[in-house]
This record gives sequence, C-alpha cells and structure tokens, in this order.
Amino acid sequence: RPTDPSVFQNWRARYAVQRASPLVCPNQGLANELSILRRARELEGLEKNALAYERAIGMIKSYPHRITRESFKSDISKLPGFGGKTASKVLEYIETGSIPEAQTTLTSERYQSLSLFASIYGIGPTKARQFYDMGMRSIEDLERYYDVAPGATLKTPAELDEFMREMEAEVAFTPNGKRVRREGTVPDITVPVALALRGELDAPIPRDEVEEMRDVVMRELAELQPGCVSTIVGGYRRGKPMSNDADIVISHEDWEKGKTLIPGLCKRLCARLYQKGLVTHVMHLSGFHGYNALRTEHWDSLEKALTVFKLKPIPENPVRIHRRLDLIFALPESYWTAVIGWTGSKMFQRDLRLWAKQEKGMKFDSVALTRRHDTRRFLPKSEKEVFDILGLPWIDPTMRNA
Ligand code: TTP
Ligand code: MN
Ligand code: MN
Ligand code: MN
Repeated sequence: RPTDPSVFQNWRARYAVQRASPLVCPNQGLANELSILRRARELEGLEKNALAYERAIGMIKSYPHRITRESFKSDISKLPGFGGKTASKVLEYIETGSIPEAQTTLTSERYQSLSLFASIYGIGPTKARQFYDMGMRSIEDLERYYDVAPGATLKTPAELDEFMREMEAEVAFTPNGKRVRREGTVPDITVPVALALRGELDAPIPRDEVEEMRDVVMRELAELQPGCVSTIVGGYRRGKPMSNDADIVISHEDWEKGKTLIPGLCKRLCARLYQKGLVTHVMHLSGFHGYNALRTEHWDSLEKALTVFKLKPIPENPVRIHRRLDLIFALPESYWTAVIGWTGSKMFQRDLRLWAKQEKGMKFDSVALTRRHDTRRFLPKSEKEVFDILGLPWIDPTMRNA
C-alpha cells in the first residue's frame, strides 16, 4: 500500500505522524549535524533540550527541498520550533556547511567518553555521566570496573535458569484479582555481557541476516506452537540497510486461540533457543501483564525477551557473530499496535501517542488503542485500521524515519 500522497505535501504539519520522513532526506547533512547537538543534550540529561532538537530534526527530515537562504526564510523559519537558537544553527549550516558547536562537541573529551560509554547496551546517559564523574574515560576503564576481560565470552548457563525460576516465583495480582506475572529481579547481566561482546554487537546487521534470524526463530517456534505469525519491525522495517539489532513481533493467527496460546510462549521459546545454543544470553525477560486501560504507561505490557543470539555456521557462512535480538509477543488483539509501536521511529511513536491523546481523545500504545472517556478498546485487524481509527493518512513504514 503506497503512502498517502498528502503526507508528502504535509511538511508543515506539527505531528511527525502527519508527514513523510524518509530514511535519507534532501537535508541529511544538516539533520546529522543537529543530531550531534541533540545527542549531546541527551547525554547531559537535558531532555527537554534534546527533544526540542529532535522535533526540529523531524521537521527538517520531512522538508522535500534543499534548504537555502531563500527557502529558510520563506518556509523553515515559519515552522514550529525554529525560533532563535535552532534557527541560528540552521543558518550557520547554510552559510558554512557545518555547525561549529557540533564540531567542537565531537572533539570534546567529555562528549567522546559519554557517547562511548552510552554506546554499550545497558548504559544510559545517567550511568555514563556517573562513570565520567568517577574519572573513567575509556572502555578499558569500564572493563576494569565491571571486571570483564576484553573479548571474553561470558558463559552463563545458570543465568537463564535463574530468570525462569524468578519468573515462576514472582506473581502479582491486578486490581480485579487476576493472576499475572511480574518481571524477575535477578542480577542485571546486561552491561557485562554487552561489554564482553562489544566488538561483535557493534557490528551492523545486514538485512538478509535479519531475515535469516527471523526464519530460524520462527522454525523453532513452530515446533513449540504451530500457527504463529511474525513481523520484523524496528529499523529493518523502516528500510535501514543495516540494523543494530533484530526486532521481531510475534502473535498467533487465531484471534481466539491466541489468547491462551500466546501467554508464556516467549519464555518457552527463549528456553528452547537457549538449549539449542542459538540464544546465548538473555538480558531481560518480562512476562505478560494484565492490560489496564487506566495505566498511563504499558511500555512493558507485552511478553518480551531482549537477548543475544548467534546463528549456526553454514558452509556459505562459516563465521557467525553474536547479535542482539528482541522478541516481542503480543496477543492477537495487540498485534497491530505492537507492530506499529515497535516499528518506530521513536519520534514517530511519540507523536502517534500525542496525536491520539491531543487530537482524538484516544490512547495509543503498543498494547492497545482505546478511547479515553469510556476506555472503550478498539480491536484493529490490520495496521491500516489503526491509522484509520486515529484519522491519520497511511504512511508506509519506510516513511516513518522522523
Ligand atoms: P530499537 O531496536 O531500539 O531501535 P530501532 O530498531 O529503531 O533502530 P536500530 O537499528 O538501532 O535497532 O527499537 C525499535 C522500536 O521499538 C523503537 O522505535 C521504539 C520501540 N521500543 C519500544 O516500544 N519499547 C522498548 O522498550 C524499546 C527498547 C523500543
Ligand atoms: Mn546505551
Ligand atoms: Mn532495532
Ligand atoms: Mn531493539
């Protein structure tokens, strides 16, 4: 289904979900420079600032012409968020082809260390700043801190078992008394594993390998449970030639049976992949939380496994390396919202939620689409239906790179 043509004309629109945002835009160089400033603000914990830059970058990504002094004046300067500071950065770029502050940022020791630390999966800006304040500067400092030998392959036979046991033990109850599982509280292995496997996890994954990973996962899943369906989401679905990880949303083809077949399946699949040596580490495993339309955040209300995965060598491909693999299990009624939610981009998702709330009196998240005043839940049967219910023109996933 082609993107609704209106969204290509819609570059003035306020919400990213009303605009087409290609992977590479006519002003990509400018977007990249601004992204350095956005990242710097994020690493410093200046979230509002970072978001302002992210919004400005989003607007630029949708602008279909090369920005010149003239078009800056007639178009860009009139867009929301292009007041004083951002405008002056854009002007600097138009005049000189770069933004001085972005270039200084790139060479600063603080930015280099913070972005290096935060490039390790499991380390966010806050932890990165703590390490910097402790005097740490390099990956070697991190390795000493976590006591990880460079290149070590951590063997963790006990870890998944422990996750599994915790999952069984930790039981929570919803307000209406329904029994649900709660996420385990086992020691976090994420950073040590990510550090030890850094060289491999850093390597971008080509599209055909993402597909191969999905095929292997779905073949194993079919042995446990026939009739499952899946969509590769994340950056892959937005058309990125290389991905940092593989993200797969899984559900069941049978709307009714899926309600009972899907819960618990994520964990069982993980155990199977682990036994087969395909999943080597599980960073995070969360069970199904009962859906509560009144909760504001259900980021975690799906069954998820954030793992490290390694394909088996084959003659055509004798050397395999560790890859990050995210598996997301959704009930059939949540499948299409989960697919949209996990397709991203983060900016696109943020504006989808905002649009639903501010313009439609609805609540969108990866679990459900509901009407706010009476919490009536919609049951979309396709991705297009979600857009229709939200009164949005269809945007192909490859145009959701806001
Ligand atoms: P990511 O895999 O983190 O990012 P990405 O696929 O867009 O890009 P990359 O190539 O670097 O992997 O997340 C995929 C999408 O899933 C992201 O756009 C937002 C969403 N998401 C959630 O809904 N919940 C989560 O907990 C995370 C981590 C992501
Ligand atoms: Mn990180
Ligand atoms: Mn991804
Ligand atoms: Mn991911």
